[in-house]
Amino acid sequence: MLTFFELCGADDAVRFSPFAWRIKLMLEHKGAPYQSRTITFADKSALEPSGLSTVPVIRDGDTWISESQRIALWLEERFPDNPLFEGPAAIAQAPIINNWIDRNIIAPVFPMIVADIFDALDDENQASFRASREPRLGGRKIEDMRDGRDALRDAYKANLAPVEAILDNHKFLSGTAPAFADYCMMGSLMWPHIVTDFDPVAISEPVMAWRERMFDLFGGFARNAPRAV
Ligand SMILES: N[C@@H](CCC(=O)N[C@@H](CS)C(=O)NCC(=O)O)C(=O)O
Repeated sequence: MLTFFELCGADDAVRFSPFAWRIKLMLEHKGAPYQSRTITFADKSALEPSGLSTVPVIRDGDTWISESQRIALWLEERFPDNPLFEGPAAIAQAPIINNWIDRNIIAPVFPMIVADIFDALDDENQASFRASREPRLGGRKIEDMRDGRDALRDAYKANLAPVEAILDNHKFLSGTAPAFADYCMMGSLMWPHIVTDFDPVAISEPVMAWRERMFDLFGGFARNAPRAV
């Protein structure tokens, strides 16, 4: 059985990494058997034999695989049934989708929810998170980042426009059924969903409707995930 490593908060059941969520949904899509193990920002001892320091990570026997995009391609080879990609062209396009979502969907949400991620951590991890993340906030304190986030969300609507355009005439980003692009996007939305009631995509009806369809998959797997709020 595969071992899947992801981040947790003060409560071990609260698993909020957007990149890990991408892979967790792909594992469900594949029906691949796996057990989950957690690390925290301050304690990555479970990953020690590999020398890796970010999740998601998958261990398959003696093989360790990191980086969500690389894991997705590895899963496709390891479990060819229930494809995530429709052929070699779709595989070749994976980095475009991955990078676009990282930059345009994930990155702008960080300042909107950083204070909520912080609140989901215990004292030791709050210290570690502050040390690594506050330098990215242009001199602001994590606790102050909730101020002004409504305006950030309004501006974020422009980032969602390309996704909305696809959803205009498709049920899923990948067409009639979910595949790689849907899980990349949904993993990114699970990050805020798990840690906060502030919803960065509340400004987009089509994205919210698509998210409901994604929540319905695998017996409500994502919808039923424990949240910090
Ligand atoms: N490009 C990587 C990003 C992975 C990543 O940044 N993971 C974060 C969690 S969302 C992490 O493990 N951070 C550990 C840390 O900051 O110490 C991927 O796609 O897997």
